[in-house]
Amino acid sequence: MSTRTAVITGASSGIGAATARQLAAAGHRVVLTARRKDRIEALAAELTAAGHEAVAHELDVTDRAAVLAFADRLDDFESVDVLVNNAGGALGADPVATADPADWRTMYEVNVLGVLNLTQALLPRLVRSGDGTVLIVSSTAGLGTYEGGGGYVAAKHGAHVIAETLRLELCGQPVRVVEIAPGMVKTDGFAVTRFRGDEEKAAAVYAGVAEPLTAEDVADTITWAVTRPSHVNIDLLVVRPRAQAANHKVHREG
Ligand code: 8X3
Repeated sequence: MSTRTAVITGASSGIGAATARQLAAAGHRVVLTARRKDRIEALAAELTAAGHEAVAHELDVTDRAAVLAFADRLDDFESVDVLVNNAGGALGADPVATADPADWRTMYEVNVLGVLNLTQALLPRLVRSGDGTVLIVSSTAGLGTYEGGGGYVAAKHGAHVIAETLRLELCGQPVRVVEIAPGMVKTDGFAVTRFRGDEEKAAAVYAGVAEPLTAEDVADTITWAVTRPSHVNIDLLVVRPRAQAANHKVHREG
């Protein structure tokens, strides 16, 4: 069997980088994309040195022209089999009454239109592979809301709707549509970005939580879903740490 190719967005850190490592270990050729070129190049070099096939392409998922040009370059490979739409993120935790519309627009751009851009650009190739997978890393914020979450929650609901709608529209075609919805995951970037570099506010998100999920935990569920037999479609997998029973119901010690 030929090597399956997996494209991963947001592969420079966190869940994306962990997914690249795990999919490579599971035998995929990995195509790493992110805005931070130096990071994905270093990761591609690390994976190549370990005997895997890995390449890096600098890409901003919100730049539609760049996404389409990137897709054309994938024709170098005999097939494109897996797309992991992981790039995304939150900006701010302001209530609806005072939130900045610019933050909402940015979050919609990356979490919804970024997924749309990559999915549209790669879909013909995923169908052609005869056994494609579109995976969307959404969030538990795509399934329920919480105070101060409005803009992010709205955007992640958009990502959830793409998964649900695309699965209906592709029924009968050889492409699975998988959604992984993580709850509290402690990564280097997510909370720091949300609070614009305020390390104290970012640390407070995880304060007293014994074991938030790690990027590796989520990458494990992604890799599991991708490596199920072709006829098995994991529609939606919600994964939270044991200490989090709902978005706003978190057990904190101390
Ligand atoms: C991250 C989960 O609870 O910060 O996607 O919205 S949450």
